[in-house]
Amino acid sequence: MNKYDASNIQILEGLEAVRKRPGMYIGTTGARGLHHLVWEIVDNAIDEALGGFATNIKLEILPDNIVRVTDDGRGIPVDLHPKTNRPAVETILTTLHSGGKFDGKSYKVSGGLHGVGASVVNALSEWFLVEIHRNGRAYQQRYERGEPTTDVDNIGTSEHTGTIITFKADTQVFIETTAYEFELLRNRVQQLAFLNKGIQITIIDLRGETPVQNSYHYEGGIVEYVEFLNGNRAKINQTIIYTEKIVDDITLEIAIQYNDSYASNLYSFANNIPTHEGGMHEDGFKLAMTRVLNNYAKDNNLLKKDESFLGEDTREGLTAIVSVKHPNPQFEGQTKTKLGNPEVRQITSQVVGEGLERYLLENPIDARAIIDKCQMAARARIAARKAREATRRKSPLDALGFASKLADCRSKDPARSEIYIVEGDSAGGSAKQGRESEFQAILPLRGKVLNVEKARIDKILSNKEILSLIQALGTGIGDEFEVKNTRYHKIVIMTDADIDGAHIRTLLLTFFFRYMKPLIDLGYIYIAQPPLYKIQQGKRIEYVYTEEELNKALQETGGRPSIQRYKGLGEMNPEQLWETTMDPEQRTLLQVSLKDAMDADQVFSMLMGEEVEPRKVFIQDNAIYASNIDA
Ligand code: 28G
Repeated sequence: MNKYDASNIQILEGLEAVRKRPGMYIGTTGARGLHHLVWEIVDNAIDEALGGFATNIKLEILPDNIVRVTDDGRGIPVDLHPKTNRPAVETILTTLHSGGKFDGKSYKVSGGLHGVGASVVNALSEWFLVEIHRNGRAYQQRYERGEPTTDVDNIGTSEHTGTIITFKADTQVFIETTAYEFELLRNRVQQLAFLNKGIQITIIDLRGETPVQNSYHYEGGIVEYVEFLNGNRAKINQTIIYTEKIVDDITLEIAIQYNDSYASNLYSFANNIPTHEGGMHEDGFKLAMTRVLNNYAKDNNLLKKDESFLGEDTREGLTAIVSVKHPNPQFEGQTKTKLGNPEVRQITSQVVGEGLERYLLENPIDARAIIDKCQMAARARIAARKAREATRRKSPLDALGFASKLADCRSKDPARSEIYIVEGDSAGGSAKQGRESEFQAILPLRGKVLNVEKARIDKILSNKEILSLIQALGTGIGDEFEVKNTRYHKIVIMTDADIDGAHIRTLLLTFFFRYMKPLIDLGYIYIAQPPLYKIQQGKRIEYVYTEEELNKALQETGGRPSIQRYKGLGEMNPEQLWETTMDPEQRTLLQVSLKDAMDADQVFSMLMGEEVEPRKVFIQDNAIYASNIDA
C-alpha cells in the first residue's frame, strides 16, 4: 500500500477535481470527450516522436472498448522525483499539468485543444495501466480512477525502449457512451501521419470478429497530404509547391497545388490541431500568395496596367496545407480554433513569399499555368459583378436595358412554380401556348448566341439571355447569390436532341455548376425529355423517346403506322409539346445530379481548352449522335 504525505493529498484533490468537473478538462463527457482521451495519449507519443526518439506509434482498440497506445520512444522516466519521492511516471500520471508550457529545450508540440495531459485520462479511467521499457528493464504500474493500486514494479528485463498505455474509460463518467468510432479514429490517425512526416502510425480495431488494421507513414508529409486531397483531379501545377522553415523556434510547413476546380481548400493547423477559424498563419499565407502572384504576373507582363488579382482570385482551385508548430500557441475564437500569436502572420508571409517566389522562378511552366488560372478567376469575378449589377437594377421591365422574353407563371409559390428554359424562339412560342400558365413559366433562349465553343464563362455572364435567366430566377449572382430566393423549385432545361441542343445544355449546366451550385444540390435543376418519334396508327398516337423504344413499338404495332421524327422542339405543336414533355401527369424529367453538372463542366473546360485533339473527338462523337436523329 502507498503512504501519502501532504503533496500526495494535493494530487488526489487535483484528480478529484477532474472527476467532479470532467467537462472543464475534456470539453464534454459525450462521444467527443471520450475520443479526446485517446488523442491526449496519442499526442504524447507524437511528441516523443517529434523529439526524434520514437518512429512507430500503435493505437489499438481492444474488445470492451479498451484503448492501448504503444510507442518506441525512450520510455517515461521511472526515477524518483526529488520532491514527492515517488517515481517520475507516477508523478506525471497523478499531477495536473497545464499543458503546452515551455520546458527547457523540449516543449510539447502536439496537444489536443485542451492539452491537459495523461493524468486527466488516468483520472477518468476505470483502470489505467502504464508499461515502460527502459534501462534494460520492464516496469508496470496500475491505477483505478486515477489512484495508484500498485507501485511502479520492475516486471522483468527488456531489450527495447518505449511506453505502452492501456486504459478503460470510466462508465461512471462517460454515461452516454464508451464506444469508439473507428472511422473517426482512423481518419485523425491518418491526418496525424500526414502532418508529422516520417512517423509510422498504425491503428488496429480488435473489437470485431476480424481485426481491422491501417498503417500510415508519409515521408513526404504534407506534400503527400495535398496529393491525397487532390486525388484524381486535373492538376494546374504538376510539381507541388513546398517550403519548410524554422524561425525563432516556430516551425512552418506549407504545401500547395492548384486543381482545375473552383473551390478553395485551404487547411491550416497549429501544433497538429486543425485551425478551422484560421488565424495569423492563414492571414500570412493569403497575404503572401496575393502579393507574390501579382508581382510575378506584373513582372512578366501577364497583367494589364489596371488589372490585378484579388486574394480570392489566387485561391480558386487551390489545395493547400499550412502547418505551424509553435512552442506557445494562443488559441482564440468561438471554438478556440484560431491561432492568435501576432508574430506568426509576418513570419508565415515571409516564408511563403520566399518559397513561392523561388518556385515560380524554377518552374516557369507551372508558374504560367497558375497565373492563367488566377486570370480566369479574376475575369469570372468581374463578369459576375457586372451581371449582378445588371440584374439588380430596380425597374423590372427595362432592368436589363432590354425586354426580357420571360413569360412568367401566375403562381408566386416557388414550391409549385416551374420555369422552362427553352431553346429557340419557335419552340419558346409553342411552349408558351401549350403550358399551364398557372405554374409554368417559359424563358426562350436564342441558341446561336450561346455557342459554347466560342464563349468563355465571363462572356456567358454578359450574355443577354443568361442575364434574363438570372433575373427570372431571382437568386442574384456572385456573392449576392441566395438560393432561398429562387422563384422556382423546378428549373427545366428543354433543348433539341441534336448537337446544338447538347451544347446549350452543357453550357447551362456549367453555368449552374459554377455560379448556382446550391440549385443543383437541392435537386431543382431538371432536363426535359422530348420524344424522338411520333408513331400514328389511325387515331392511336404513341410517342417514343429512344431508338430502342421505337423498335419495340414497331414490333408490337401491326400494320403500317406513320412515323414522324422530331428534329427539334419547334416541330411539335403546342398541344403535342404539352402532352409529351410538359404535362406533369405524363412527362419524364431527368433530375440533374452534381455529377452530371461536373461532367458538363469538364466538357465545357475541354471545349474551351487549348488542346485540340479532345475537342475534335468530342465533336466527332456527338456528330454520330446528331446524325442518328437526322438519318
Ligand atoms: C504510449 C503512450 C503515450 C512518452 C516519454 C519520454 C519521456 C518523458 C514521455 O518524459 C518527463 C520532463 C522533462 C525529463 C523524457 C524519457 C526524457 C528522457 C522522457 C507516451 C522528463 C516526461 N527520457 N515518452 N515522457 N520529462 N510516451 N506515449 O506518453 O524532463 S511520455
